[in-house]
Amino acid sequence: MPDHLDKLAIDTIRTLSMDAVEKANSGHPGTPMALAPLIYTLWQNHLRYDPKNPLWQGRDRFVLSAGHASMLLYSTLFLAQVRQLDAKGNPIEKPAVSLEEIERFRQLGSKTPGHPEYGHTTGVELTTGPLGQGVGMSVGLAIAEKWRAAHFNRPNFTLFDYRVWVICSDGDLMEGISNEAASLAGHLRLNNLVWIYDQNHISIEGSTSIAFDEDVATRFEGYGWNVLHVADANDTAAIDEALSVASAAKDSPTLIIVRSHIGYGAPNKQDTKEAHGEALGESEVAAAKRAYGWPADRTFYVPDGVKERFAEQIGARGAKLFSAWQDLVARYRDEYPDLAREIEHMRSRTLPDGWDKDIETFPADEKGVATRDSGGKVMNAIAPRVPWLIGGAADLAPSTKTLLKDSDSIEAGNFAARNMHFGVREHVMGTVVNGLTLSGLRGYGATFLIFSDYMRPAIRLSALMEIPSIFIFTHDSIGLGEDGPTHQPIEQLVSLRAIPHMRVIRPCDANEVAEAWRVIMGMNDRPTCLVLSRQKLPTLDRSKYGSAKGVAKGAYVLADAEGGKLQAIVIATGSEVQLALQAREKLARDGIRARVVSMPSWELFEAQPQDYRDSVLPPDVAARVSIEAGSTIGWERYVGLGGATIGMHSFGASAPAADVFRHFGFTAEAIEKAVRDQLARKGRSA
Ligand SMILES: Cc1ncc(C[n+]2csc(CCOP(=O)(O)OP(=O)(O)O)c2C)c(N)n1
Ligand SMILES: [Mg+2]
Repeated sequence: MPDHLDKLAIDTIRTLSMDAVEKANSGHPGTPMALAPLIYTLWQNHLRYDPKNPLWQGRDRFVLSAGHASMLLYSTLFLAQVRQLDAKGNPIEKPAVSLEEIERFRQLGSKTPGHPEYGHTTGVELTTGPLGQGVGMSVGLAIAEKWRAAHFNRPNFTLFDYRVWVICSDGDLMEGISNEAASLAGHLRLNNLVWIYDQNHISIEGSTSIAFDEDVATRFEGYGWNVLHVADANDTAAIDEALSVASAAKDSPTLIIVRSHIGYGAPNKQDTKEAHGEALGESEVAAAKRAYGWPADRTFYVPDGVKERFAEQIGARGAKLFSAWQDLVARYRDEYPDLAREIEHMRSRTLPDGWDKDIETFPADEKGVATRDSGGKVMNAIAPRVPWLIGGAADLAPSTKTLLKDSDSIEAGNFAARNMHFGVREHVMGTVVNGLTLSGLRGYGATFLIFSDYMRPAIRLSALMEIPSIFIFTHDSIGLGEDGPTHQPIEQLVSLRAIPHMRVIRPCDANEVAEAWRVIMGMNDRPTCLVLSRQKLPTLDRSKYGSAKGVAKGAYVLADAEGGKLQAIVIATGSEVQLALQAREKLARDGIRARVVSMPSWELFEAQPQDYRDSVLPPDVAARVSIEAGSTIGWERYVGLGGATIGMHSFGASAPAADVFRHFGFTAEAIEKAVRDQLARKGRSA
């Protein structure tokens, strides 16, 4: 039974949240006020979490999908005395969130930004704020647990047995992603996944009834979820009971629908949209405090005994669980050293020695191979040595070539497998890849480049979180041919390149694909979009041309000008590189000395020192042409304002690939002409 101290602790979460929003004069007080009893009961009685070791791998994951209610989490991290981690991930003698940081809510550089940010605040398991992303990623976290349990647990060694607890809001469940996520989670029978739905009937524009009146319980029952109800968010006993029932779920995920009152306790603002996203105002805060029996004149007040109450419960329970886990792992290390090494690799994001030994070097071949095909080969060469590389496609694996050949399909009851079938659900695929990646796996998801648009919010968050998610996008240009303009990406490359921290790599042949995978696997703080062709591309003769190792530097001299000073530079990516090489030869016959630069990745190139970049693109050579079968936006950066850019300025067309390419001007002749035009411009010839 909750006693006086429990009530004080709950009200401390409430009042800290209100005070922080009030001081910042910005933020979301209402939901923390309503859900304080819920988070308190969850953390104190159920969450398997050690505040002193916030990265303990066996911990339960807590996800605040309704990221706007961030103060709910910050107050709890503070009161539970979660410890700060250093840059290496080791806990130090400093709180993850101090009272001072709560007072600096939403201020520059504080540990308490507007929405929870992964990697910025210890204890924040993932970045949330865009509604739906948290529930989406939670499915990836839950799959990761299932995979780890299936892969690592042994008789008497239950290393992984954790749950994923999510708080989500009306907005989360209105977003389409929640349907994809719940459908997939139900299909996979993820009984380790619990979504707690804060049903307060209020969102920004007012009552949810203006836009949302479906029967959520029936909807989730339809997905195969277990649905529980808590009629009153202040009824901690009912919450406790529901959480216990959810913990015991055998073969389905659980949705707990909790009826709450936004802004609980505020006499004029409770149950109103005003309680959602603005400071309550001094007098309303004071009135709410009085309603809680709180000293109305005190701010950021933490009564004696509250932190101790957290230490007695989640603190003591977490410490015991963690230490038992440590003992178990120590014995596991003796019994199963190879598996223990894998766990350590996953934790530290390192790779086993020789992981890339089986990646072949592709022999020169005029006819060549589509980069999606070489991509599949390279992945399959890596997979046996990196068992934690897992993923799949959104119902396109036969086209994306991303199936791991010697592995089973991940299914309910078979998580010791590696091939995910996401179904036609690109958005949740993106979030699941992020959830897997956050759990130490190397997760990948594949579809056509055009459909990256359907998963863009997840792609963006992977970059914001600085995690090495792998997105594989095939059918990368109008070169996909007959499917036509609905399927032909135009603006996708530039839009992905516009995302900070993202690495976009578009290889030109099989050996660039192999090197791209070396780059991807070595990455531990950047996501990648690997962009591959549907059509065959010649495998270049590397005895004649620059080494594909240049991929790691983003751009490199593939074929240099011969017989004198360099006159012009042609920069190309992917399927257009072969055209650039043809143009160079033609120009050479007329004594024009052009260099071809293969530029599979802008971002990798930008990361190189200036002298390397100048060696590839010498500043004194102004005659420059870029060619890429996509939007030309951005290529001025490399060709200069007077340079020529060959690309797409419209949507594509449905026809065989060769015809489409010719029709839109992707030919060696077009490059040749552009180079000649460049040289004819005043002051451009060297
Ligand atoms: C994808 C996305 N769209 C819009 C928003 C802006 N937004 C923040 S909270 C919110 C809705 C608030 O209602 P609800 O989800 O019920 O949260 P509550 O106010 O009840 O806590 C919206 C539209 C967002 N954060 N993410
Ligand atoms: Mg709501």
